[in-house]
Amino acid sequence: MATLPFVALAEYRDAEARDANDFPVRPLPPRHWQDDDDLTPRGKLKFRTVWISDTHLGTSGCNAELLHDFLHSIKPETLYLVGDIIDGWRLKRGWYWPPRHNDIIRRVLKLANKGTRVVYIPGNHDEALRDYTGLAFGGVEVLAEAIHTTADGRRLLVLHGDEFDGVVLYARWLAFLGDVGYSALLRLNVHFNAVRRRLGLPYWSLSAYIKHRVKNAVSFISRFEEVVAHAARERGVDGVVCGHIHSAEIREFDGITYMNDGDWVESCTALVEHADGRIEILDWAERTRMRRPEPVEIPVAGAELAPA
Ligand SMILES: [Mn+2]
Repeated sequence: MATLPFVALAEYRDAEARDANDFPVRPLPPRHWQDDDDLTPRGKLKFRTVWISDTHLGTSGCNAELLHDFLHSIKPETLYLVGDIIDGWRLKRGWYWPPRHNDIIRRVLKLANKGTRVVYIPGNHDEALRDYTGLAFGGVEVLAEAIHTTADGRRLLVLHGDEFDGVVLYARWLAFLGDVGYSALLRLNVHFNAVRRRLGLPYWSLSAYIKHRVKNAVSFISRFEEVVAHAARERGVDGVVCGHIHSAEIREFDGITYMNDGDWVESCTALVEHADGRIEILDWAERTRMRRPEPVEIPVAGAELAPA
């Protein structure tokens, strides 16, 4: 097998380091940066706003390493945690809390401490926090929903989105309901699960139910997006940012911008707003794959290293 000598040597040294701990292999410094990135003096990605949701901390599904790396790489003016951040329903069934999940909480609190406005909008998996809306913990504001104004003056409704599960389920009834009934239906699912919680019943996921009943999950997602955009129009805003369905998206529906920040269970995505108000999906998993490694110097006895 023909192998480049440098590669062979690196592999040899890696193996050696794994065997004996006297030659630690340090991980390569993260290099996610692209040419058009706006960086702080300390090399963090500068954003006006960052939205993340559905991290599901407290479950093994959470991509804690990527999330931790992401939170260490950004410096947002405002950070919205758009629900399902801590999975309280899962934690009730059995404690799962590795140290990395603590690091993530600590990182968020540190951002809040260093001047980032952190807003926590509870979702259905952390809805116990909905009892604390209007309060602040460690510099983190808890709100049921928020109105965010972008740098270019657009008003965006920010909410988790589980309240729309019921509407998607009963979509066929919509034609027969007036706007009053429609709005009531939006709140029904929230109250439904709040009552279940008070009765000590576990969260019953309408969303999972729908995904089982509706063979084509894609049609569920597009219906959800449409319903959320419709609700945003009723509220008189220019757009909406939500999470919940674990599907990052930026789409226009008749002049309303529907945006979903995705999740950190599968896709590892965030929504970011730049200084000029431009909003885009940041795919951290993809960014990590695109990492440009630092050049590694391998000293070779009796050989000159080629100039870089
Ligand atoms: Mn959710």
